[in-house]
Amino acid sequence: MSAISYFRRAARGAAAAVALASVVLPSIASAGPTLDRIKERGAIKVGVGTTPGFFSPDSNGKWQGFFIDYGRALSIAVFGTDDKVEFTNSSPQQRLPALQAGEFDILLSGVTVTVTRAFKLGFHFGPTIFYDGQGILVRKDLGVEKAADLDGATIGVQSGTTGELNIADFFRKTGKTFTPVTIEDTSEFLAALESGRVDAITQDSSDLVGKLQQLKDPSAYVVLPERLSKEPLAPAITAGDDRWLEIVNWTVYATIQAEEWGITSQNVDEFLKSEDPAIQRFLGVDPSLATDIGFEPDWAYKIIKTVGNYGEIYERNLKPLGWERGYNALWTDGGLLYSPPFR
Ligand SMILES: N[C@@H](CCC(=O)N[C@@H](CS)C(=O)NCC(=O)O)C(=O)O
Repeated sequence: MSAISYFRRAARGAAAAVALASVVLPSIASAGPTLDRIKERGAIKVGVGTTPGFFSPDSNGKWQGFFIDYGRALSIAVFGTDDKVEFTNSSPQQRLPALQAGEFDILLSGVTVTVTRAFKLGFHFGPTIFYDGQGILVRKDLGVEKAADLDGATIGVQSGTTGELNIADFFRKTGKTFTPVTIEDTSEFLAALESGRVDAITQDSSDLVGKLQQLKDPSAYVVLPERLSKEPLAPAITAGDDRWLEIVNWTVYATIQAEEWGITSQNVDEFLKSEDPAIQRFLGVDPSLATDIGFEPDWAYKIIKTVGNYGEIYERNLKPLGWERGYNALWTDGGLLYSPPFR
C-alpha cells in the first residue's frame, strides 16, 4: 500500500471513529446498573474500615481519612458536590459479599487487588491508591525482630483478609510453625493482642500503624519493619459495570494528574488562566474533553478545589501518622503513581 493511500485509509478510519463515538458514548446520567442505582438513591454507598488516617469517624461522627476523601471525590464526579456519599463500616469478612449483594456501590476499605478476587469472585478494581505490604504487630518485650522469630507463636489474623492466607504461606515457605487464631471482629482482634491471647497480629501495615493508636499503651508495641507481601489497595466494585469503573478510574487519575501538574486546592484558580491546552481541557476551561466523556466541565476542577490532589490527600490524612510517600510517590519522583493522559 502506498503511503498516501495508507494515510487516506487512516483518516477515513478516524472520521468513522469520531462519528461512532458521538453516537454510542453514554452520558454520565445514562449508564450501567450501579450508576443508575446511585442516581436514583441520590448518594453513593461506600464500605469502609475503621483505621485512623484511612477511615475513621471524628468526634461528630463525620468520616475522615485518605479513603474517605476518595469517596468525596467520587461524589463530586457523579453529583457535583462532595456530600452525596454514605460511609458504612463492615468487617473484612462481610464486605466483599455485601458489595456483591449490592449493599455497597464500592469498597474503599483497603481491599487488595488479587487475581482470585478478579476472576473467581467477580470484582473489578480501580487504580491502586495505596501501595502497602503485610506487617506484624508485636509487644516490644517479646524481643521479636522479624517474622521468622515467631516460630511456634500464636498469631491473630482477620478472617477474609489476604493476611490470613499470606501468613500461612510464609510459615509453609520457611518451614516454621505457628498457630493461627482467626478473628472477624476488629475490637476482638486488637483485644486478643492486648490480653496476650495471641503473641502477634498480622494485617496490612497501614492498618497496623493506624490501629496502634487505638491500643491502651501504644509504646509497648511495634510494627516490625518487614513486609510479608504486596498489598496494592484499590477501590473495588462488582464486575459488569464498565461505566462506573471508568468513573472510579478517572476520578483517581484526576488527583494524580493534578499533582503531576502541580495543581493544588490552593492554586487551582490560578491554573484556570493556564495557556496549556491539556490543563485547559482538564479543568474544563475548554469543555470539549468533559463533554466527550459525559462529565460536567468542572468535575476535575471541583475535585481538586474541594478534596485536593493526591499529595494533598496523602499529607492531610497520613502525614500525622508518620507515613512517608515511598512507593506512593509520583512516578516522576521514583514512586509508582502514574496517570494515563487526559486527552
Ligand atoms: N488488604 C487486605 C485487608 C483488608 C482489611 O482488613 N483492611 C483493614 C483496613 S486497611 C480493615 O478493614 N480492618 C478492619 C477494620 O478497620 O475494622 C485484604 O484486602 O484482604
